[in-house]
Amino acid sequence: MEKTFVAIKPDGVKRGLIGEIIKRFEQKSYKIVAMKMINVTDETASKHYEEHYGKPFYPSLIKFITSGPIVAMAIEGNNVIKGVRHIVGATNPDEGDVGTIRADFSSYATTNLVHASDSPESASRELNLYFKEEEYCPNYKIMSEFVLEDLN
Ligand code: FUP
Repeated sequence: MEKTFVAIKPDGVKRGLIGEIIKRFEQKSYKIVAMKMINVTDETASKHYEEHYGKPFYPSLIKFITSGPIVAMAIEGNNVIKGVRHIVGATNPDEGDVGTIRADFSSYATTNLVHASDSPESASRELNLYFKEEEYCPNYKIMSEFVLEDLN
């Protein structure tokens, strides 16, 4: 089953939106298989955002992601990488569809509440950056798995 890396950024934590954001992934029948609240170090931040190194917004991006705790998650599901990106919405909240997390709760491209991997390669790289193997808890079933089992 496909996995993706999702982080509720410091603005989401400080604004009390952790529950609201996680709810949207749970209601889509995705399964959270790892989760933790952490302070991102400068080292981790620079690895996470290495593709943006040198861009004008890079310094503020690093400052922002290290400005408070994030909630890091590994989320599993059918086509979850693409599906989560749909739920999260466009980088610039003003260009995203109403109903997406960023468009519904933010009006800035910098403080846009959530990070989600954009490809299988970045999902694998980001999951390895934030989680060790022993931090995963995949050994439980969510309701959609029982529903699918009834069809077999
Ligand atoms: P996304 O995949 O939607 O998170 O967007 P990007 O990987 O392109 O950008 C990562 C983060 O850089 C964004 F979430 C916010 C920040 N950013 C800016 O602050 N300004 C920009 O013009 C583009 C991105």
